[in-house]
Amino acid sequence: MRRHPRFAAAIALAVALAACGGPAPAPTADAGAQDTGGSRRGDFGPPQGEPVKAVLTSPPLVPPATGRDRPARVVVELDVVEKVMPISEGVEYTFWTFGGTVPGSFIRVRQGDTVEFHLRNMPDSKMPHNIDLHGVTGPGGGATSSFTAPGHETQFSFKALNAGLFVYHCATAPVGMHVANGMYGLILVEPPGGLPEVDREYYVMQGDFYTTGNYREKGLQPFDMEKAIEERPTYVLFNGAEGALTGDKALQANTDETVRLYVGNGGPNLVSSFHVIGEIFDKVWYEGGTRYQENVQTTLIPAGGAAMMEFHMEVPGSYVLVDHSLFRAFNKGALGILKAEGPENKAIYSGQEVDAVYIGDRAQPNMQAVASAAESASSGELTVEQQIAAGKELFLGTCSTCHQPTGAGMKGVFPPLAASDYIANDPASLPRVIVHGLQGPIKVNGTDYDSVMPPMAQLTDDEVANISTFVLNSWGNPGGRISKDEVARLRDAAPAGPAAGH
Ligand code: HEC
Ligand SMILES: [Cu+2]
Repeated sequence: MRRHPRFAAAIALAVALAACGGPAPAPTADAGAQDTGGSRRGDFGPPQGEPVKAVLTSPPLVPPATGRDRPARVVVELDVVEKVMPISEGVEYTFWTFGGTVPGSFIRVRQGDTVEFHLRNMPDSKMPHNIDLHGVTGPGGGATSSFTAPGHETQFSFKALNAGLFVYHCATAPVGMHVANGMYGLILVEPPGGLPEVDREYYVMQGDFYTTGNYREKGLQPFDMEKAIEERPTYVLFNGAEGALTGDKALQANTDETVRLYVGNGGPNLVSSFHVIGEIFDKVWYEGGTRYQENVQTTLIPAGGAAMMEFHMEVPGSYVLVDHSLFRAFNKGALGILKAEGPENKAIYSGQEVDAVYIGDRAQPNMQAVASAAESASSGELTVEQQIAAGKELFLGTCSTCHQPTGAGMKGVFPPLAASDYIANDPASLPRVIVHGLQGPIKVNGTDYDSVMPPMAQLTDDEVANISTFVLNSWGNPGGRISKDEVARLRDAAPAGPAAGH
């Protein structure tokens, strides 16, 4: 049945009047501080026109603006899919997802829309799931109405009363575990007038992950409940995988464009200090709300919260997205790249492209060689060539900052690895130095060094074996091969530094 438009307008007016029942907000000098009315003011008439099917996008993409100037009935169809996906090179994890991705599909509606939500749980799922959308007004945010067993579908509706950027997540017990497995995403409720137009919009969401194995330990890694309870994540990631936003998957923009990021934090535990190295946020809609702050360096995104940020790109190059709790960025994976292309602008920035200091081994398109080495290792067919290729990729991020990408070192500061007589005299010193570090006076190719190399404790045994094998077979070194088992034995043995003979 279609209502007479006049009649609909009368209802809308009545609703609006009822919503404005209280005293009018005091006018202020600052227009930005005016009361928008929260859930009590908006385009709250009945849905108009034919129902609209929501366009859902996978990260890092964002659906187009609704472009509507009236409320509609919007149909959202979201599938819950449990699937194994890579969480890092050569590391797999069983994710539980909304729409097959982590984070889940991005949903975009307009304030005043009536959202008809269909949640379908795939027949091959092992678990029941549901959804709690923070943009829903009503107990549980939809959770109890959407409890869905494997192979079933549920449906509920809500009116989007508050504009803003909201997290949604699964709320099936144990809730923390469902969220830790990747069950979260974002829903944008546009204000009635829409958001200002920008050149690029991207969808990024942070999450913390808990695996029984260590960081980058290869193979299929199960969820670790104990680590999760103790809030000791193995990985902290943007978009569900290490490398989801680096190399050939980096976000793209051109200079002279304005970029808007929709950034959520699924948690389940950590709060994010979100920062883009080399950029300043012109605007941040902090906490995903209505107002923006300007000229911000780092914005806090709570677990179960979100923020929108905008910046104009002036200088080409790589901009690094990080959680500025830095060990998460460099040792747990919370790192992404936004690549801006365009002409240099030396008046604004004279310097060079961001280098390995910030991007490390993530500067490469991907670490295919590391992944295939891991695969061969698990099937017992690892060749020297594979070890060298994998070691080369790892060397770039781990060793090259000091010893240089060419292995030449830096005179008087970092000894050379290229044609090193130190290595030639004792090839096993290589993995030993990596695992235990090295300090005190040494002589390499006739030059004295007396410095400190910290132990590279973050590397797994197979990573140490592959880097060592790469160095042994590069730059005029004697060749040979170091195995993972050798590294394991070295790790347990006491360090034998230059002081050992005293
Ligand atoms: C933070 C800087 C730094 C990093 C990163 C680093 N090293 Fe070193 N490395 C040094 C310093 C300094 C020394 C000399 C220590 C001394 O004087 O006792 C050294 C010494 C060595 C030596 C013995 C001397 C020689 O030149 O043959 C080897 C082998 C070596 N490093 C390998 C590596 C490998 C492989 C990696 C990556 C896994 C690595 N280093 C990462 C600083 C570093
Ligand atoms: Cu779930």
